Amino acid sequence: MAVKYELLKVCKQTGARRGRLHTPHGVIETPIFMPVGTLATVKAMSPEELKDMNAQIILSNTYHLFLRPGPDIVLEAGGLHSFMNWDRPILTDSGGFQVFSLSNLRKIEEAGVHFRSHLSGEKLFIGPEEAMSIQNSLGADIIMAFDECAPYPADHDYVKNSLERTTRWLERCKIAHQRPHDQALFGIVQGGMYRDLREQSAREIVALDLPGYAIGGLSVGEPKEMMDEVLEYTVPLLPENKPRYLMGVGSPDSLIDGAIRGIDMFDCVLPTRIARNGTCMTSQGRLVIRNAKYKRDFTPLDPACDCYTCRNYTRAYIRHLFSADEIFGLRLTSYHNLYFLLKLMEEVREAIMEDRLLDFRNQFFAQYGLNKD
Ligand code: PRF
Ligand code: ZN
Repeated sequence: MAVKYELLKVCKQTGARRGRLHTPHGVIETPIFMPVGTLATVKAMSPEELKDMNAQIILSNTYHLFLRPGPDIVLEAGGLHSFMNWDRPILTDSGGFQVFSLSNLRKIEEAGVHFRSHLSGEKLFIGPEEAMSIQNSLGADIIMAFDECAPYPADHDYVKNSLERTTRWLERCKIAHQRPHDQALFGIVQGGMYRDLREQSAREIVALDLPGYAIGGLSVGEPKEMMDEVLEYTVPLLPENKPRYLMGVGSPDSLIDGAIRGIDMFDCVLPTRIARNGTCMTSQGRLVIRNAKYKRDFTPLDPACDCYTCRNYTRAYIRHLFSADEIFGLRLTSYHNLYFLLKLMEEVREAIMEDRLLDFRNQFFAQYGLNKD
């Protein structure tokens, strides 16, 4: 198998897992947050900067790289690692989510999804076989099954049909996958907000014996309490000796609460996306740098942060860069936000080792504010 999960410790206070995921491009300490590099670049960050902030693995997207530059070009470059000069682990999402959220005029059939490119309007098709073939060309360490993420809200009948098709698509993905020796295919549990459907999906997906499992279909607009509840009953249905990945979740409170429920991996565009419009995650909650009150504030974004940005630049300076539309501003906030989440996960891992993750959670929430991201 391409990846192997090693369980190191279970937190006595919460049940959170501290582990290690061994991949062809190195070891990942879990629980981990994965920065998103949709188009083979984590927006505004160089691979050197990502290493400097201790990013262990990044995520990229099949849908976007299929549209441009195309899998043939990435393959010709020697794969995604060499194309983008990133020699640490990479995970690619299958396109099964982006096709629904980005493309126009999509039509779902048993074969796959017909859609129009959100760039050119061109008619395209991705099914399980295409998603595998593209991801085999990209060459990430972890590749994702082609699934349907049901919208929220959706009725029981719709979600049931959708998850059953996702299982059939996974069976086809498994058959089409050409590189099981060096690319780990993760299955994705769907089932919306329905307990019986999550149970059915988990049972069907786990029966296919994959090297890892993701939970999809969350963070689609449901209240956070509902996501916590779905995780509460879904995570225990997954095998203990395989990694568990919660897709598309990246607010600090959800990372901590996900880890507490036994999640090992997370990804989200949130830190980089909000950074580019000047919103910073700090130990005291969100900070909007364009705010006039920072005009003469010569303190760091977060006085408790020891990142490159906070060690060297002030709120007043970064606010000035944003006001003047200087691109260095969004590089500084992007660096800080990613560092903030990576550091948070490091603290979560430490707290698990010392059986005090619940104490850490309460302390963090008291400062950051409840239900804020
Ligand atoms: N499926 C896939 N990618 C995803 C999701 C999913 O359900 C989510 C959930 N919101 C984020 N990214 N393939
Ligand atoms: Zn910082």
